[in-house]
Amino acid sequence: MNPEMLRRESVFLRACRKQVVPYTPVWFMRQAGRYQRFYRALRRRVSFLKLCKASELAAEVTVRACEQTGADAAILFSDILLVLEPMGFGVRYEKGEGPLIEDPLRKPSDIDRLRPCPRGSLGFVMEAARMVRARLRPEIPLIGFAGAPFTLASYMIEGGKARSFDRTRALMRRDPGAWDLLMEKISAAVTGLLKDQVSAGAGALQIFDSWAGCLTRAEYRRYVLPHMKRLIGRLPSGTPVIHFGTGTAPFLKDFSAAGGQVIGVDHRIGLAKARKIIGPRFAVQGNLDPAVLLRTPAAIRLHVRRILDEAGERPGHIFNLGHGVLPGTPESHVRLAMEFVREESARRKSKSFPA
Ligand code: 1CP
Repeated sequence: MNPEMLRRESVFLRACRKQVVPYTPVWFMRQAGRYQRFYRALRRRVSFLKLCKASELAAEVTVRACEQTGADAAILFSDILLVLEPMGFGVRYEKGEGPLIEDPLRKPSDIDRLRPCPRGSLGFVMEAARMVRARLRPEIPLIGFAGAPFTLASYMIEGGKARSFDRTRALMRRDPGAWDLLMEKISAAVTGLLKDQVSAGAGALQIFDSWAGCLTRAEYRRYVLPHMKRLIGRLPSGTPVIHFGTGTAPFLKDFSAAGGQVIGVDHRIGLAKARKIIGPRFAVQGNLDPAVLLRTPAAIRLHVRRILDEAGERPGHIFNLGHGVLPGTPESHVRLAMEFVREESARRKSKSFPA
């Protein structure tokens, strides 16, 4: 590989396409957030929702998190629940409680309340994306994102972060027609949002189906998979799509059948096993347990090595956590982990492909 070419081309995007890379690219979900001193200082002055809506500040948080951690990609500072507002829901972020959705959907006829989210909604997100793109080095891509229809539906129905997802599962089983309509409405909004982010400069997209793991395999196949296939099929084909979920180990084959280029897996399954189930068509992203970053540098190095062992030398691995960075994680540990991923993976790759 020509070193000059590599400098300008994103190692992250090459890994998404399963191309050979000089080291394993790395970024962390929630690389911007409460574990950072500068973020906490900003949040003392500005509420979370205001921060998301003030494009200049959201862009600043995005770029700063990327530069401070040394990540190979930036993820836009925003939230999957912002799309609920143009669709007709009040969303509040209460201290210590997580997000709260006003007037959640309680019966199938409530689905008629949902408004379509016109293209160009959430203009502040697109504005932030353009600002970030203008400030990042060209070889660092911006990841745009959205919540997957199932995960968003669970917030609309449960009214916040759920423990059991009983209401959501009851609705899908009791009234599959109403469920499909709900999923179709959310998919349409999410598709527009993702396309707009690509137009605003996002070089890759991540779809967060964070809570899909509460479903049985049969439920996933019947109530979620067809909608995910359709949604991913409508996205621009030149932009890599990362499809992420947690707790998906029991139905990883079906989860990956939705399409996209990269499957994001959590830390509850070994990466080698996950790759075997998912098959060679996909790249994988993951899957260090976020709790490891609370431990010592030696423990972090040990676990990074284990993940690299599991990933093996087949191209198409993006290093990430199994889920987001936990509040209380030392900032130095995030930097150390990312540095060590690059150093250790580069050493291994130069051994297996000597120049
Ligand atoms: O400052 C604060 O107190 C707000 C905390 C916070 C932050 C920093 C929330 C509330 N959201 C975010 C940012 C965020 N959310 C990003 C930014 C970019 C980055 O990763 O650095 C992203 C990608 C998200 C996506 C998101 N929001 C998901 C999917 C990812 C995941 O964690 O599974 C989910 C489920 C949400 C909902 C949400 N918003 C906020 C919280 C605490 C939660 C999750 C937990 C809950 O439902 O209680």
